[in-house]
Amino acid sequence: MRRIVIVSNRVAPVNEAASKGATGGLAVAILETLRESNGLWFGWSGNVHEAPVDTPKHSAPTQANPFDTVTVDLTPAEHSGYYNGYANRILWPILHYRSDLMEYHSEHFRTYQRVNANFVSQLVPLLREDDLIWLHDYHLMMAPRDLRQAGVKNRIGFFLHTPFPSADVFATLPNHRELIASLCHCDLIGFQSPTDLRSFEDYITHEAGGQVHANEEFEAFGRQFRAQVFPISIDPDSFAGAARESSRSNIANRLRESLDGRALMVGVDRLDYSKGLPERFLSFEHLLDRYPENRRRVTFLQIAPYSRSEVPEYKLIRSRLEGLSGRINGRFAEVDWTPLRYINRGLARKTLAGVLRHSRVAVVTPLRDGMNLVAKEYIAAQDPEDPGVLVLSRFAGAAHELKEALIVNPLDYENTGEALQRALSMSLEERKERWSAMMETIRQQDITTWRKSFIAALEAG
Ligand code: ADQ
Repeated sequence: MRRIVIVSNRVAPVNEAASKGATGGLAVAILETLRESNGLWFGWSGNVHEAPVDTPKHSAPTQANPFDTVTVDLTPAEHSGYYNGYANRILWPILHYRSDLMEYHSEHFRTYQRVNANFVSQLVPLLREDDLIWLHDYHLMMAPRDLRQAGVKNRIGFFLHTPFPSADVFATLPNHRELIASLCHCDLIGFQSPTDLRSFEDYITHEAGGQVHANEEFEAFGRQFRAQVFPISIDPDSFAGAARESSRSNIANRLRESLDGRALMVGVDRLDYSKGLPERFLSFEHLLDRYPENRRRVTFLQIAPYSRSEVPEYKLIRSRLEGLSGRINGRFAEVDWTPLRYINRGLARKTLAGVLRHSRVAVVTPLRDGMNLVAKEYIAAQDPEDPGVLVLSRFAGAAHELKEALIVNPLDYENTGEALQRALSMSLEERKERWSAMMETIRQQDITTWRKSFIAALEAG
């Protein structure tokens, strides 16, 4: 097998990332790919230093992890311009259709280019002739061009974890052409869903003046390449195992006792404006308003750890959610019932699996999401004899696969509230039918299929 070189913004500490069950599907997929190919993982260490050491830090292979990791540090200026500035305040909102939230400064783009170029110049001396290079996500969109300019002839693949927005939205980004022209230096570009691929095709045809041929072959900016859909997934059987074990744990018992027989509805997200949390709270309020029989009978648990706290838009969404949760609880709570439990801490994976198993309804209603792995984790965690119901946004990549969920438009919070009511009153027979179909889908397209099919397509050329 050829060596696979994975390049991502962040290289997770291998010891933390290495234990299966303790980590998310993506980290496991990356580690498995690296182990199988005695690979190399390159990216940012997570450290920020005023004067970063020039030479990257190398961790040698071990028996348990027979691959190399090489990390670089960022200066405070790079961290602020490349990571917080261009990646998180410009690309992230645009990729999630939120041009209104973009804070554009050309200086951030220059820093982004410089950091991509630094990554590449540190990586190139480590490359071997027949390595396959797999770049991950929107932090590294200029890297393909830099690699080619440095004379790298290897096959290069790029996978975008976020959505790719409609061509018109993407064109609101001042540097859109440079980014896509760079991506076209890849041999393979992977997207999460058919919607993303369609938007990209539209961009190539109408903005870039390129051509889309049969077999997902593309021609643009003087380059030929392929672009395909590779929906990311999870390891359903290992997640189901964790959920079964965790449902007997102390925390699960405490949760059960605290609910006192009430049905649990759950939401689990990083605190991000793309996840549709205010709209979700409003839909819960609608449920209690319109269907008062649910008062005292249902508890909504929203777990939303803070992310990207330095970015102003994230501070705003935090205070909005604090206001809304206070209002809903103030309006409906009773001495012995708090309708909405809003928690800003992450849970250990196993605990999370147990919480999902115990939830009658999962509310996964992002305004936009590349995939949304929580939707798949919820399905995997269910008890086959008494499965819960998934309420899923049509704008999550997962909606293309999990068609038996109750599909909603999260902006229509009243309609989502109606779907919550339908979920709470669904018969066991219907729940089982919907769940089995979705579980089958996840088993067929799991995380191993995802990584292997991407590598096979990259290698095939
Ligand atoms: P994220 O936006 O982080 O990822 P998502 O796919 O839902 O979104 O979550 C990633 C992982 O984090 C999941 O395994 C989930 O269990 C875990 N997680 C989320 N909230 C948690 C919490 N409160 N406590 C514990 N664990 C939590 C980006 C894209 C997505 C895409 C993924 C993978 O935005 O669209 O699905 O990458 O490609």
